[in-house]
Order: sequence, then structure tokens, then C-alpha cells
Amino acid sequence: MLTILSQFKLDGKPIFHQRYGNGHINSSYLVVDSTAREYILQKINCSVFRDPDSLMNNIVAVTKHLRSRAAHEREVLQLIPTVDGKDWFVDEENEYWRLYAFVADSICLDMATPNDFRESGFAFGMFQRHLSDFPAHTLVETIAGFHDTPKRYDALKKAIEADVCERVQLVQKEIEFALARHEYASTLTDLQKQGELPLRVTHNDTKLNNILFDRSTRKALCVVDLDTVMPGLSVNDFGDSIRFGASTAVEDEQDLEKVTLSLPLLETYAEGFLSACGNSLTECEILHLRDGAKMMTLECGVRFLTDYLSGDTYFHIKRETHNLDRCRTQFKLVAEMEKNWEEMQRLIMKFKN
Ligand code: ADP
Ligand code: GN1
Ligand code: MG
Repeated sequence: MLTILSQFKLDGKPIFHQRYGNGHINSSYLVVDSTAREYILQKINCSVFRDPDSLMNNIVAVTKHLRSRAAHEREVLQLIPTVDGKDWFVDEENEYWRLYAFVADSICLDMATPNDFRESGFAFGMFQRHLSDFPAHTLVETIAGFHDTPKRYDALKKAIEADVCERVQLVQKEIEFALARHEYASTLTDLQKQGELPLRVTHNDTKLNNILFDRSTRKALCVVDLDTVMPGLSVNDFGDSIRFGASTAVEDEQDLEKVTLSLPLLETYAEGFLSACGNSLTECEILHLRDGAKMMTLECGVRFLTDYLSGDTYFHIKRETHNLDRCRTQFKLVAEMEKNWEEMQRLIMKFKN
């Protein structure tokens, strides 16, 4: 680790480092140097991101664009250059490393109060707005078909057929739940193909712990985890936030009694998101925000189930049934959304401009 850190222009000497955060993909470390400055060092997960050079070029360009719109430096991720003046470092084993300045006096949350959640909705809405004039064609698609839900179903079917871990027999209920919604899975991709939903530059991974809040004011400060910024659907950015943040329990809760959709949290997020998006969303996008929520939750459940069946090769896990537990919370939330389908629309529509 010290050899890696010696490649970056720190203010002082590194004196402390430890694993950090609850991300499922990259390996993140908190680093402190002898001047007490803090950093986040990340090893990019190259089995997930197959073209890390293009991914880093995306991030350099996006952060530059966001910086030109920002009021304060803490609002945008800042890459610390290497001693050679590069924005990332590739080690002898071809691992990719990047170092960010730790956003000062910030905290990260896995569960939100209504106020926090409204704030995060506003910040993700502003994020999309600030990128509305970013040249989308210059962005490389870092994971092809990332939110192509029908494609995620294809992967699930393959995993069921292969059954490499002989786990299919353990998850009959979950498989049945997923397959019963197979037809629904193409709702948003079809609307996009028909030109009804526009492609925009979106974040694509808008969960609550991908946003930093000011420790004292609790204002949303900075959007992080820019690996999946690419052309996508605004309704999916709205939806992924609801999937994670409007749940009454954490994503890997094992007691499903605790997992339900909080309608007040949905309402407060819609308020923040729609006030930041202003008039930029089309009628069709606003009408399908609730589908974004259901689709992202269903898709994520399908992805967790696929990974469980495939031997947990994609998402980091801490226990044997971790991906299955995560799948179950997602499917419980989908069922809750279906029960509250009309009410979800009513609450979202309150904030239509
Ligand atoms: P992953 O792709 O694994 O989710 P993230 O980029 O989201 O990786 O980083 C993991 C966690 O590290 C975030 O949820 C956040 O808590 C923290 N983090 C990332 N970048 C910064 C930063 N610049 N300042 C402070 N915390 C950060
Ligand atoms: C991953 O990287 P992280 O932990 O913020 C995943 C998202 C999932 C999420 C589920 C690149 O997000 O797509 O929705 O886990 N990111 C990638 O919590 O696959
Ligand atoms: Mg993350």
C-alpha cells in the first residue's frame, strides 16, 4: 500500500490507511498523511470495469465539467495527481489506482431522515441538470447494457440453467417472483427505443451512500462513485435512489418484516429531485418515475439473485447468503411498490411543476 501511495502527490507522508465504506464494487481505503490531510484511495474493480482507462477519462471530463458549474470545491470529487502528473496509477500487476481528496467534514449515510433524503434528491437532480449540456457522445459506456433490464433477465436465466453452485433448489420462490415479472422488465427500455424516453447523461448508481453530506449542516454536498456516469434514463436515477433510500431497512436486512417502502421518504425524495430538475423532464419521464423505482428494485434483485446462483463473483459479500438476503429485500420492496402503486403516483405528481 505504501508503494502505491508513494506514486501520488500527497501533501505529507502517509501515516494511516484502512478499508473504508460500504461500496460493493471497488476497494476503498481512507488514508491520512502527516499533515492530517485525508484521502480516499481506490483500487478499481477491473473485472467489473473492463476498460479502466476509458472509465478514468470519463471521470476526468465529468468532474471538470461539474467543477465549472460548482459554487464550492467540496461539491465535486477531486483527483490527486500522481508524481508523474497523471490522474491514475497502474501498478505492476496491472491494477488501476486512483486517489481522491477526502471531501472535508463530510459524512456518508446508509439510511436517511426525510430531510437527508430530500437533500439527496435535490443533489442528484442538480447533478443531472449540470450534466445536461455535457457532450454525451464523448462518454464511453463503462458497462454495456448496465440498466438493460431484459438483458439482466437473460443473465439470470443462464445462471439458472448453469446452476454452478447447485443453489437453484434453494431459491425457487425468488426465481418464481422474478419470472412472473419478466414481461414488465422491458417497459422502460421499450419506451426508450420508441423515442418516448430520452437518453440523458445520468449517474446510474444513485444510492444514498453515493452522496456525501456536510457533517454539521446535513446539506447534500457531493455526488461520488462516478464510474457509471453514462447515457441513461432519468427515471432510473430517480428509481435507484428510491430502491435504496426509501426502504425502511438496510439493503441486506435479514428480517423481511422490517423491510417496507416508506411513502413519506418517497414523497420527500420526489420533492427534492423534481425541484432540482426544474422543467427539464418531459411529461413521459415524470409519468414513469414510479416505474423507474420498481424497475431498479426488480433489476437489482435479479442481479443479486444471479450473483448468488453464480457463486458471488460480482458483488462483495461478507456472508454466504449475503446476495440472497439482498435479493429478498429487493423483491419485498417490489411487492410493496405494487401494493402502493397508485399512491406512489399521487405523491410524485404533487411536485410536478
Ligand atoms: P464503490 O463503487 O465500491 O461503491 P465508491 O466510489 O462509492 O465505491 O466509494 C465507497 C465509499 O467511499 C462511498 O460510499 C463513500 O462513503 C466513500 N467515499 C468515496 N469517495 C469519497 C471522497 N472523495 N470523500 C469522502 N468519502 C468518499
Ligand atoms: C453497486 O458500487 P456501489 O456499491 O455503489 C452496483 C450498483 C447496484 C448497487 C447495489 C457498478 O453499487 O449497480 O445497484 O451495488 N454498482 C455497479 O447496492 O455494479
Ligand atoms: Mg458506491
